Amino acid sequence: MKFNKHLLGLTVAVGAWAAVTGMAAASQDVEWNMPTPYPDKTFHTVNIATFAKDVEAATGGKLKIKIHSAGSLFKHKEIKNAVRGGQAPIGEFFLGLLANDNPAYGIDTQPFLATNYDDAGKLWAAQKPIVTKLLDKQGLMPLFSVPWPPQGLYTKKEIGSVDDLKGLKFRTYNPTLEKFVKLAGAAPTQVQVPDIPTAFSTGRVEAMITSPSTGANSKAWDFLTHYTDIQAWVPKNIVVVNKKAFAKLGKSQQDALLAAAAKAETRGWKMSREETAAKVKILKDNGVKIMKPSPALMAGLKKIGAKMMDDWKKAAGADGEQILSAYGN
Ligand code: PCA
Repeated sequence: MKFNKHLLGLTVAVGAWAAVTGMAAASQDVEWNMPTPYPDKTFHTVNIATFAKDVEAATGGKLKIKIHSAGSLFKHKEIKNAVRGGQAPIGEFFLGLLANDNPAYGIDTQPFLATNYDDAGKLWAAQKPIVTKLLDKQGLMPLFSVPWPPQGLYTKKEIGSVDDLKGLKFRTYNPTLEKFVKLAGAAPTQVQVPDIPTAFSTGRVEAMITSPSTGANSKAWDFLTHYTDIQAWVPKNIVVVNKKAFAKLGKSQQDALLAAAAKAETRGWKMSREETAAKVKILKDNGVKIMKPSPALMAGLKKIGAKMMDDWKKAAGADGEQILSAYGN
């Protein structure tokens, strides 16, 4: 017991000395828990695992990041606040999940605004300053953001027009998608990615809009038949760090973290581009019918998108105007 107390005292003394000399963090090993919402196989999680390895290597093991995937440490909806409150120093979440906190977070989930990677890149450049400002007010700092492949429509029958969606029990993942689904006359239900197969097999849902990645990883062929390639939007995940936790790191660790984050963003965008064709092929090989959307379906969906864009502009105010003018819209 005495020995333990002595050890504790020594640690405190060393800590105090180090704080005075500004060496605290540099001399201590730090392990960060990192909650993420998606399973290990998801390319976002694979990218984050490489990021964590890069950070560990660049800091000589002084900063370790332990990933808790698939919502195992905090549920997806709790991750942002867990990082904000300091229960976790770093975390990943779907950026558009925060669309109800501020519309600016959800602009990349607006139907038919940015539907390919080049436009998604421009939109992120336009959105990033506002997102950074908003997160800063919550004591958070963005590290990197990576898109999902363009979002497509998964169903158990051929969909020729918006009318064919009426009444379908529809899996959603954020407020923007929920609104889109409601305007299409379907019935939205929020379901997290790890729960998709069960939600379909128990009949809670019978259709969804998501990427070829999430469709293929969920083995969509087990519970549906058609994938219609509507390329509706290119939404992103974001990795954020608690600013206080970041400030406690030594300068060289901060630099290593930021450098690894910049690399992860570049690598993640590349991985995402490669996912699209690869995962559509897996869907096809497993018997899902890959459909080109009919002009009538696209016209109907785009009409809903136009209404949502009007509403978004009204709700997003000056921040929204700044994003759209930077985007060139
Ligand atoms: N997969 C995630 C977000 C977008 C995507 O492609 C999901 O379906 O929840």
